[in-house]
Amino acid sequence: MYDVMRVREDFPILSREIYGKPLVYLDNGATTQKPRQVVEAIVDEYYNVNANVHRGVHFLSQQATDLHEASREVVRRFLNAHSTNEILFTRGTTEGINLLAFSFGESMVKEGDEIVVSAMEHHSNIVPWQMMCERKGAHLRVIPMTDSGELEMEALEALLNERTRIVCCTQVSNVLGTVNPIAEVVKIAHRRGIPVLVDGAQSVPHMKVDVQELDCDFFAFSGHKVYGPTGVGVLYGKEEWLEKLPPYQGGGEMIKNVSFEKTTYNELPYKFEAGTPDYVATHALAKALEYVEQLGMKNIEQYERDLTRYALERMQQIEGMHIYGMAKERDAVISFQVGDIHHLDMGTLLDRLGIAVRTGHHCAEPLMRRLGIEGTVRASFGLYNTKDEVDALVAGIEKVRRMF
Ligand code: 7TS
Repeated sequence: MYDVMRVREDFPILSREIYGKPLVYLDNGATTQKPRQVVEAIVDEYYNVNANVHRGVHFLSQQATDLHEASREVVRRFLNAHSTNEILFTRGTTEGINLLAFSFGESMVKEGDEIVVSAMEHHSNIVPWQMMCERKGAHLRVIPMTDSGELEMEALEALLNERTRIVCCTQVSNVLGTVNPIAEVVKIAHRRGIPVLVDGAQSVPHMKVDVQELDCDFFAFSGHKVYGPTGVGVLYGKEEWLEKLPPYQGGGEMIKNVSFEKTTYNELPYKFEAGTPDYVATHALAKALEYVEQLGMKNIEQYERDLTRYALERMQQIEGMHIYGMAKERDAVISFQVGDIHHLDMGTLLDRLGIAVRTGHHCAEPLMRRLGIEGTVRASFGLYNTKDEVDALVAGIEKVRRMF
């Protein structure tokens, strides 16, 4: 049903050789490769359509605007948002969270208030909140996790109080692969009237996300991690929240009328989209989302979970193997260390075999501290990886282990 070899044909880079070896690309958590459909959409728009959006009376500007706004509708459908007013184009997850931390912080947070994040957040979902806490005299509180890498839900209940303003949590950990029970986090927070931001950077590429079903208030993701272009992402926000919040950046697009005395702001979603958007990237992002939708998110999820299960089984048989994160619900990310081989040595030697993995703290230093380590090697899978590639990884790790 899911023909991975067919899928691979859409990704020209996968037939590259690295140091004379076939590329085994296992760094999908950092960024994914792009199918022809996405690259061709970029080339086609620059060659045939390019014009600035929302401001021209001329034909090309109209056409570019139509493509850009049709992309917003594709994203709305993809996330099952209620309205395109809830879909804000950003540069990526990081910018989406910074937008929210600023806008929400300015209008909703006072001295002594609390912001809740989890122990397994990427720096992008910690630092913007920390910066805002510093500005407002608020405090960061942390949901702890178990040794197997699962959120302690009772501790979350206990953390929330009348000073809590927002809960910010990743749906999938970029280090442990844990899939967090977001719908439950939302229920717990909503019972106390507290909104929830979900970091979807690592979930959107791997599973069907329905923001109405999750009932989250905000949801951020990056285009480049879901087979789309770099430099574009999305912040979803419930309309009732976005109506209340002030703009993040000022400039063109986000205004209704400007005078030196007073400026009035544009309606949603433009209130939050100052300046010329990357309208070529938004169009290409829509192509990427249509691409995965056409393969079927359920099929992708099933395929990747099987592949990850196979990889876990094989890797656990390697002598000295330690895998970080053994949550019951886990996704296509495997962080590991072998004996006392430094993660950087392992990564460098695997690279010489054509195998691309990530090493280090994965922008999650507080999580590394919680695990009592400095870093890991991380293999993260995408919809084009195969069992043969897992076998190559396992053989590579064995080879490196024997060298030490
Ligand atoms: N949140 C999570 C959970 C992430 O994994 C990442 C990127 C981000 C936010 C930031 O995304 P950006 O597109 O705005 O940069 N994670 C990784 C990674 O694991 N390796 O490289 C980037």
